[in-house]
Parts: sequence; structure tokens; C-alpha cells
Amino acid sequence: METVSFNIPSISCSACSRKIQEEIKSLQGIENVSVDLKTQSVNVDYDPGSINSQEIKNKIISMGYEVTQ
Ligand SMILES: [Cu+2]
Repeated sequence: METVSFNIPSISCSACSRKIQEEIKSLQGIENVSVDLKTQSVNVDYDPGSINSQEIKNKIISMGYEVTQ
């Protein structure tokens, strides 16, 4: 299991937070997702045998959010 975190400066409310959490969780190989609204960041625990951090990042970008690391 590995952990990656991304900064998502355009997260502004709990609806964004919930949506991002659900979308990331729907990917294969994702163990846990926690979004912190205060720091506008997301922490993802994932299985590196199933998915990599770039794919997770791309998922967030595909939802229309800018990701800075
Ligand atoms: Cu929002």
C-alpha cells in the first residue's frame, strides 16, 4: 500500500469534497480516500500493483479540478 497526496485549490465546499472522494474510490486499487477541505488536499491510499499516482491525478483533472502537488 502506498499513499499519495494532492493539493486541489479549487475545492471549495463539502459537495466537491464528497464528489472527489466518491470518484476516486470508484477506481480499482483504491484503499482509502480522505479529502481535507481546510487544506484543500486529498490523501489517497492505493495498491501500486493496481493503479499509480498519475492515474489518480488524471481522474481528478478529468473531473475539472486543477491539481497542484
Ligand atoms: Cu464545491
